[in-house]
Amino acid sequence: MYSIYFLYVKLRYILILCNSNKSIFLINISIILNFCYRIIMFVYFYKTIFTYFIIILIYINFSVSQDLTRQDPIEKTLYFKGVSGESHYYEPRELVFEVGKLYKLKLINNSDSKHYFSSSSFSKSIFTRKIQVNFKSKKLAEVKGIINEVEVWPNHEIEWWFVPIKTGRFEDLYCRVEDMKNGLKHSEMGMQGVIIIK
Ligand SMILES: [Cu+2]
Repeated sequence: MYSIYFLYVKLRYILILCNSNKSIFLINISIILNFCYRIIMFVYFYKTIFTYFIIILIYINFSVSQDLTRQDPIEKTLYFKGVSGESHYYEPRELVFEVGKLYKLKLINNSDSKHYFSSSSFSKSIFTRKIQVNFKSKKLAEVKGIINEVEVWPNHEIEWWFVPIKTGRFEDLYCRVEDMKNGLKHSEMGMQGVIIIK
């Protein structure tokens, strides 16, 4: 930038010295170029300032700690399904979560029996923000604190809001309830699952 401009100034100076007829024309061109140069340098200066300003903003943004429980929740749904005396199962049978993200896990019981969602290794690997109890799509209650397992009655649902804090593959998800007709545990009839935290 500088070199082009000074090259031109030099050239103009030589031409004026030579008393060329074109010198007046060149002086005008020179004024315009000078003006353009100043504008470019002005823009360049503020562009540099703006770039540093953005870098500082990014740095501040990353250095301020974030409350992980106040993110927008990622919604997942698990259904309790089955018929008494026949079968009981979770749908889906496998749940996958990622560390550090807030989840809203909806546990919906669409069967004729009450069911447990019980996994001690999973409950030790998360931070629970709350359990929210809903009735007819309306919020009924919030339960806060450490949660180990939950039980949901037929045709009802709850939401488990949590942030996974430890990775692992947990194969101890099961339901301990006994079947009303054959006396077997629901887990023995198929109500088992896997939870993966990446
Ligand atoms: Cu069950």
